Amino acid sequence: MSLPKTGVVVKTYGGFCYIAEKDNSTEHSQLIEATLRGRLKLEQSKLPPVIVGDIVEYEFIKSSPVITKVYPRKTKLFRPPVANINQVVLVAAAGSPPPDLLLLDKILVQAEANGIDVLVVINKVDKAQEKVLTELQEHFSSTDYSVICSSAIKGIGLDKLAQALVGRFSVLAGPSGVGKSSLIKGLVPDYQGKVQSVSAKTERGRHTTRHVELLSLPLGGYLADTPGFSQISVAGIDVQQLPGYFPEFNQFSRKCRFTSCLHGPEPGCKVKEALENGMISRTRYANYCQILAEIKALKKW
Ligand SMILES: Nc1nc2c(ncn2[C@@H]2O[C@H](COP(=O)(O)OP(=O)(O)O)[C@@H](O)[C@H]2O)c(=O)[nH]1
Ligand SMILES: [Mg+2]
Ligand SMILES: [Zn+2]
Repeated sequence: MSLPKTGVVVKTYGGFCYIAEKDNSTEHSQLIEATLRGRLKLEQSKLPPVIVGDIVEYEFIKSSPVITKVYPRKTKLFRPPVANINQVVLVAAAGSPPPDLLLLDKILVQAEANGIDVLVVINKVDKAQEKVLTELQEHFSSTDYSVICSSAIKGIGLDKLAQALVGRFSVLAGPSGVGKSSLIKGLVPDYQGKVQSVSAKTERGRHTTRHVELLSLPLGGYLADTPGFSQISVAGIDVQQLPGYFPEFNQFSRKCRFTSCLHGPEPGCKVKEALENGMISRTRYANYCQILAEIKALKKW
């Protein structure tokens, strides 16, 4: 037996876990193919004992790598299962498909509820429609979320995006057609090659598999190759918690007359005052009210 080493599980396949050595994300070619120590398989959980994103310890037992310990997961996404994601990159298009701001805010609520940081990317700026771009910029203007404008096709903003992913475990989220896959291709130089080699090996091809894989980024950090929050539901979100998932409300809601204020018809509401003073985006507030109503309706059932 040797001293245990630490690594990140970047994919699981056919009963094996593929581990990248921690802080050495550029050496993707040298993944360690490990099995699980039997005892780990018995632990009760909604998720498998080891999933992509897990930080693990492994040892060489009779010269074969075996995972002996899984570190507690800081975050968990379920569809697909991936651990320790700490940044959601929400992608919208500055033109087509037109943004569904309510859907975007639901994704952001999910991210906030899971304690995951948010970065906003407005893609397709090469084909921007002025009205759409302004709508998106205004929507996020009162938030603290960083916004990067990009074009996956023309390579605009990719350097900035790459910088924002350094040292993080990120996942892209957003509706179909906004350019998530194109952004991955722009960020991970050998992504296309990998797609092809995996397809050849497994015959079915990776796009038909439900596997998630963490891709190593050239500057360090990992990016999941499958969108996060592909199923958006606000079920399970607590009514009283919801305002906290709109972080820009916090500085005002602290001063509301009632501590339980939900920023609707209550008197002395500082969030609504801020809205009227243009300190909170109208579309953000409208979506907050809509999501609140949806959660309340769900609770009645
Ligand atoms: N003009 C333009 N088209 C883009 C850009 N990014 C992606 N596309 C196109 O938008 C379509 C959807 O892109 P894709 O990456 O598959 O989106 P996904 O569904 O979010 O993964 C494709 O036809 C892309 O070529 C961009 O920055 N500018
Ligand atoms: Mg895609
Ligand atoms: Zn209030």
